[in-house]
Amino acid sequence: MTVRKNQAALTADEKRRLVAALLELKRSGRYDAFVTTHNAFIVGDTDNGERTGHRSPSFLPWHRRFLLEFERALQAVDASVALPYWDWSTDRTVRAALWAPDFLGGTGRSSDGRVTDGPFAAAAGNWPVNVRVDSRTYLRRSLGTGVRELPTRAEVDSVLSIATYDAAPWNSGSDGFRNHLEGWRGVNLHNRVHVWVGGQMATGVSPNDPVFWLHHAFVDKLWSEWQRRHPGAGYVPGGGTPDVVDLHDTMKPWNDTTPADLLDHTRFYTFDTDG
Ligand code: KOJ
Ligand code: ZN
Repeated sequence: MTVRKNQAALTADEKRRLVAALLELKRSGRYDAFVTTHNAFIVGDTDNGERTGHRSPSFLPWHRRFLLEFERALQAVDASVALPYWDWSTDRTVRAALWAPDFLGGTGRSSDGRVTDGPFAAAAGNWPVNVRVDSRTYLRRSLGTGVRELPTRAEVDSVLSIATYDAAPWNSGSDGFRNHLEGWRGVNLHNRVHVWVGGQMATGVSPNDPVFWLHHAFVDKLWSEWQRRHPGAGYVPGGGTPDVVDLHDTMKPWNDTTPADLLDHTRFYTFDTDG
């Protein structure tokens, strides 16, 4: 059974294995297919049209399935690997071990944002940015410059206290837990973290930065914490909503899974804090 751990608790060996599996997916071309999929949904998801990956209730189940697919790809390389999560409300500085050269590497240089240390630095030769929105083929970051502060635990708690999962008009203007977590309204959790990292993370090709997976693993964990705090609430809308994935609608691009199928993460993995 897959256990997703806090990245701060990983052993040196666990970090090495995760990095090695990431590099192997990249080498084989399977990694870039995930970047392409994510960007296609960012481009296609609109507030007044079809919306599946973002700006809609299915933001959370869509990313849960997306991460599951990615984790299974990693596990096909090394069965011992699981996606860790980055609790950015706790590990909130550029000095966090996450950004050390033995794991994800650090921020980019000031001239062009290029990441120059760690396994994903361009000079190491193993991480060409192939699926891109401009001509730059190197991983970029500008930690803490697009926005200065990561969300605090108090801000996380304020969003977890919202008792309604989502609400009409089921887009980036909605009130409710999903949209406050996604970040289009209120204190802005998820979107803010993308911007805090900067570089590719602030674009539709955000999965080019491996921290994407650790960020979304924590967003996914927050969904499970919200479910635990609000056992009487749940995924809405239940049905009959055009352009939006209802509870029992299948989700693109997989077309074989509904939000209802994904509500219970323990069917697939647990968190180190579950139980
Ligand atoms: C990039 C993304 C995303 C959100 C933001 C911030 O991929 O989902 O940037 O708005
Ligand atoms: Zn995201």
